[in-house]
Amino acid sequence: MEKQKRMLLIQPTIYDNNHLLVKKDRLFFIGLTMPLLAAECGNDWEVEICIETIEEIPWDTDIDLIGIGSMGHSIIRGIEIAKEFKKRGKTVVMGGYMASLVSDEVKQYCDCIMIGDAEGYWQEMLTDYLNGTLKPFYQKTIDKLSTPLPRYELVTCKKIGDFLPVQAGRGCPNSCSFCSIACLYKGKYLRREIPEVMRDIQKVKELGFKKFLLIDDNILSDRKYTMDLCNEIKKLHMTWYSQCSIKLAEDPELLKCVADSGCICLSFGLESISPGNLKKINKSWEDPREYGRLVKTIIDAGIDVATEMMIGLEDDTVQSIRDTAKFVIDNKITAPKFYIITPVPGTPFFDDVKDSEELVNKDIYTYSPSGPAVKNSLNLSAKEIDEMYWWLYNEVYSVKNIFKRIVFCRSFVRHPFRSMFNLGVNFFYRYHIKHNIAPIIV
Ligand code: B12
Ligand code: SF4
Repeated sequence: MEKQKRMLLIQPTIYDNNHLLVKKDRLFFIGLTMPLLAAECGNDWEVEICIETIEEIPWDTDIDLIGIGSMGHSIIRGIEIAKEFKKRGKTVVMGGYMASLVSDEVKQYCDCIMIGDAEGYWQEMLTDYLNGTLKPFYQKTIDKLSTPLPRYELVTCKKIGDFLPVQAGRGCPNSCSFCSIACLYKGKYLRREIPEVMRDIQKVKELGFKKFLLIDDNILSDRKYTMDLCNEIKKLHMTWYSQCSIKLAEDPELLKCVADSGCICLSFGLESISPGNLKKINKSWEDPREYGRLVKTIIDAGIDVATEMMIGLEDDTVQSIRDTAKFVIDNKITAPKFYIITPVPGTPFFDDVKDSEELVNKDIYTYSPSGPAVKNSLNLSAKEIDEMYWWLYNEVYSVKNIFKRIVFCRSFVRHPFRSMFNLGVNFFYRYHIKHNIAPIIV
């Protein structure tokens, strides 16, 4: 029988700390993966997307080809979904970061894995599927990145936030030992031509969205490119969010260019306030003693600061975690997020610790960056790390400290509407924390 040109793409959700599937009424941060893969299929394919966090899986679908993504520990759910669809006689393809990093393991549960970027072999995979000659693995290294216009209309009909994702580049020139990006891209940074990126942003605007999220991992990877891109973005009079190294604050010209183009919030992977910790994770090119000054420079430029920090690193102590809370509160960080350091298979950090006695849980399928901690550090047991993780979240998101960070500061006077919105976001996060759910899916 001739195969249909139809595909169902599923972005699985994750399990929370109570071992319940995370389900939400709305997913504010929507990824680009599925709308882009849908576009890569070409016009003659009919594609459906299911974002499990906000939708039910259509188990009785008559579509035969099922594509499943794997973002971090959503791989656990991804495998469950793959097993169910295999039982129903479907063809299951998996891809994404986690399936790429542990491809041999994951292959047991599906027909085929795409390792790394899908561009360059996606069409080959579809043709093989139609011919009944699907290969177990597809992997091709790409040196240039060019992508079609994402099929945004497949997600704008869902319950999402008021912004859409756009991607200018993939990868990062740095090589932090815990990082999945470094592991897959190995210091490479692939950027798309600026007119192609602007085509996508223009489309976002045409669809009625005034904001976009530049999902790049480090927009500071290529200074000239970022300057040129921001100069183009400025012409559209939109606002945008992204993430990069805090070193942006040391480049006043670039910082002004980023702020003038409409960037209103940046997320910085600060990781730790301890220089010793940063050295051990191969991130000593950042100096935490400068963090306070750099954060202030960014805020003064009119950009809100979100941060990502890890606890359970080797030098951490109860006191250093208390100091982390103080750092975040004193520096008026708008949206601080914390993760427990978790060895992701495939990373140098995982290789270093996988045989160590300090790794108290070796079942990689249970790993989650919001705990339970899987490794003792030099000064803290895994149990103490868990306790301090929740202490930290509760402290930073106490009502008093939310007000200290968001209301009793200069930003509130300069941007009252934005600050009111940030206040709402903080109480939304606080609600999750009170239910033992780290605010990592929003
Ligand atoms: C937007 C985003 C989110 C959003 C949206 C999630 C959603 N459900 O839609 C939010 C904020 C909610 C989120 C949450 C989480 N995220 Co997230 N997220 C991202 C981010 C910034 C962009 C994703 C994206 O759109 N990429 C653009 C697309 C085009 O790239 P891509 O996903 O790599 O896809 C390409 C290939 O990988 C491949 N591919 C991907 N999926 C599939 C599937 C199939 C079938 C095939 C064939 C191919 C394929 O084809 C694509 C084109 O080449 C990435 C960082 C990044 N650089 O990707 C992190 C990232 C993917 N997230 C990550 C993680 C860990 C999570 C969380 C587990 C929590 C956390 N932050 O720790 C949760 C789990 C979410 C869930 N599944 O429910 C990690 C994954 C690491 C890993 N080892 O897997 C990343 C890489 C961040 C990081 N630096 O560590 N995330
Ligand atoms: S700077 Fe960020 S994205 Fe780049 S390797 Fe380090 S953690 Fe990964």
